Amino acid sequence: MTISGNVSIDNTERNFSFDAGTSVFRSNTSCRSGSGSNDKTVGDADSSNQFWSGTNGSRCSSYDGALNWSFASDGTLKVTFGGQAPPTTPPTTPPTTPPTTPPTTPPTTPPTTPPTGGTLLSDDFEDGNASGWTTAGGSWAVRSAGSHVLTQSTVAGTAVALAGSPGWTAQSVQASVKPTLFDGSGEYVAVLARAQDASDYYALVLRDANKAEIRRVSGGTSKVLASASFTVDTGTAYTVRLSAQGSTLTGYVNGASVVSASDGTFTSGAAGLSTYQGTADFDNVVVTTA
Ligand SMILES: [Ca+2]
Repeated sequence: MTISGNVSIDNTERNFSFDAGTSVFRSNTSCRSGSGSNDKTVGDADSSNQFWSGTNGSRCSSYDGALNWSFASDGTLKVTFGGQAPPTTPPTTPPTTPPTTPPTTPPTTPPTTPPTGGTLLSDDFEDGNASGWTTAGGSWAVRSAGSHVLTQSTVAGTAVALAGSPGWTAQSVQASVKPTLFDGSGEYVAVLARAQDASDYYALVLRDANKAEIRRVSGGTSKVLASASFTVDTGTAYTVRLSAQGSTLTGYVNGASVVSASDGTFTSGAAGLSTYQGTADFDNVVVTTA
């Protein structure tokens, strides 16, 4: 039998006396207002108990006045001393073992995919370099244009710059994008999400033809998933954001949602920037999980 969390006061006989068996005593308290017998225990009693042994323990000061009891509406027994409820929980049992020690090595954090929301990547290019970016096509360089920007300066063809991890799933890729020159046909500037490589990704493109489009590029072939009218001017910087959450793709320009689509082809991938038949300055790239 385990006897725990009890208070016994002025029992005619010993407050806690179980002379047979192998009882376990924990967090019990016995008090006496006068003299009496020592509280004899047989069994397993540790220092979590305070048994009267000629003097009262420190806890006995909590139990003062007439003893009374009643049943509460939920059937529990309500005991009061001098009209006051005793401490509702007995003093906690001192741990018999030391508190668990912290692990000697911190949990390893997956380096590429934070498990909770947060920033995956941030680059304002003020360090003057494009470390962390890999490019395909075009001519990419960091230059000073007021602040430092990542410039793509070759007009012809497709240019792609990628950064981040192929393991990023939920992601929102945002950049300041300033097209500086369009020349050709079908030209655009873009931010990319869930890029597998420089030929496979989702793109939010701002077209010289005054459209904002979400595209899926597979093997270098572009498919328009959604298109909306949007005025695009060279020399103007746009805050462009492509959010990929599950299969939902949403394109934002200057904070407003302008186009959305659903596609499940690419479930994870890196972030990117791109131009087609144009040049542009990119800055303030921020990739977050939401
Ligand atoms: Ca900058």
